Amino acid sequence: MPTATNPNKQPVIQDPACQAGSDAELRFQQKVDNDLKIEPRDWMPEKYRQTLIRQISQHAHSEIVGMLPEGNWITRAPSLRRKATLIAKVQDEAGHGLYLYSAAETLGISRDEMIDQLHSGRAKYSSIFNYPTLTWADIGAIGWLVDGAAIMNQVPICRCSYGPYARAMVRICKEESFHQRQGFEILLTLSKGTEAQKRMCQDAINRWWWPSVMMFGPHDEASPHTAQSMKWKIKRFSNDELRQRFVDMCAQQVKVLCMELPDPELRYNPSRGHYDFGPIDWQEFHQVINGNGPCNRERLSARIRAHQEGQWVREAATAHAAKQAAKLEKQVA
Ligand code: BYC
Repeated sequence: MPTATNPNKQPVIQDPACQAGSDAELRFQQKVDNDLKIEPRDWMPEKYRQTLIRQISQHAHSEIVGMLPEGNWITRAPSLRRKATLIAKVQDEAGHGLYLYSAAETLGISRDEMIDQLHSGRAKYSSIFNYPTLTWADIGAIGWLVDGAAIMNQVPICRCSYGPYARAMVRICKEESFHQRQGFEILLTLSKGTEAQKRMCQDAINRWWWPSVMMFGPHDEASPHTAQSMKWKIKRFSNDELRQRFVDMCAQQVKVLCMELPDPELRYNPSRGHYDFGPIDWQEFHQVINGNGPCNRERLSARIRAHQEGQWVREAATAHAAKQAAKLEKQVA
């Protein structure tokens, strides 16, 4: 039986006899339907494996690239408390990226391959991180809106059918929830400040609102992956369902800030039991995900530079690990 080898983790077993519609595929779907977890050594359809690699690696890249816009403000945070909190938050994002790369590795792809896909522009990362952070209030808006959208999208992934991804998401969601609160608290402080601080707060909300709404991805009818991913319980809710929940949540929370969401069409619709909202600029979304957003080039070149500058660390760690392994082997012999 051939194996898709993964240099860092256990082999992923793929049985060529198990074609679509086969007994194995029916058993696999039954397991998913019964809410049982699929684990790395279980048989899975090749497309399921590929879909997970695509989604988990894009998710990991988003966490790592997501460190850049906020990292930009660590040296300029307005107090020691804010600085320490922001450092901790950015460090959490690095940790999330690492859990997610590890989860993807269990599917038979190496971390080097994933990083190469990111650096060569073959893998996507979240559109949201291609916007600039212009003022301190942007750090609040990222926490409240971007982490808020992330939680809305990621809490259901804790129940994803693939065990390693679902388990990684449990801890990630706990940390994201702290991130959202720190963001909201930054905005709440600004919203009670001077007139200039209030203006800064509203301006950041204005600039981050629509990109956050876009984070959920294309409308359901334009989303090529949703139907299959929901059948496999990789996704538990569609892009539009999660987007609507996010709008409903923010439309209420913005009132506490005494600010406004920049959407003249936003209003509660009692017949739907939800907030209606205005049209999304899909042209902007596609520009950004195709590499032409305000900061795409800057983000990618910062990541590539960081990777190159870290080469000596990886070499030193590999040499150290080899030395330790040789030592251990000598002791055992
Ligand atoms: N940006 O059929 P669809 C975070 C792509 S981390 C870029 O709906 P799917 C945080 C999509 O990949 C935030 N691309 O796809 C971190 C697909 O392209 P390909 C990241 C997007 O996968 C640090 C195509 O459009 N969260 O929050 O069923 C600090 C068609 O879309 C986007 C995750 O990754 C986008 N916004 O659904 C703070 C969560 N939307 O691959 C915060 C896990 C869509 O065919 N991922 N595309 O070329 C998911 O839940 C799903 O992958 C998505 C998209 C809902 C994002």
